[in-house]
Amino acid sequence: MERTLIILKPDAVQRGLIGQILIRFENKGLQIVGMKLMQISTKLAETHYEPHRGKPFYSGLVKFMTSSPVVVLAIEGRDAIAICRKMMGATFGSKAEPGTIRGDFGVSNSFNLIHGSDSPESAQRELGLFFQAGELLEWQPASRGWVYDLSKGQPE
Ligand code: D4T
Repeated sequence: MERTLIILKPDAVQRGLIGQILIRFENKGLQIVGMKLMQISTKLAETHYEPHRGKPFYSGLVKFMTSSPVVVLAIEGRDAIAICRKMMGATFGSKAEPGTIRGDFGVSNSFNLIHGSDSPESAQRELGLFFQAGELLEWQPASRGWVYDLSKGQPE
């Protein structure tokens, strides 16, 4: 099982899309193990987007991410990182395929609604930035045995 950090960005929250985006992850069978509405500080946004420091869009990105509340989620599932990235779609709303979150809900390239960790290393780093240990829960969804084939002991 993998965990990934998802952020519903300020544009998603301001546009009232929290529920419509969340339902896609729930419908897919992914499990929410952490969730909160928060205002990101400049320091946290700068640390989170450290890999992009120096790029032309970096300061605008930090400003955008701190402009209004976001919803941060820790999502768990088999291959959760890749599955969430696929569900999000291409980075730019103008390019994202229909059927993806960015493809269905946005047209902007910088206001692109959602962030998802892009590797296990990023997921571990980013989950640590946004959640305290006690805020991530271990719990058994009642549906687990129907979302996954557990007959071999591992979720398949
Ligand atoms: P995030 O990191 O927000 O999940 O997006 P992606 O993984 O899909 O894309 P990214 O890291 O390359 O870009 C981070 C963030 O910066 C904005 N951006 C990006 C932008 O405003 N202009 C640009 O040219 C690029 C490349 C959008 C997403």
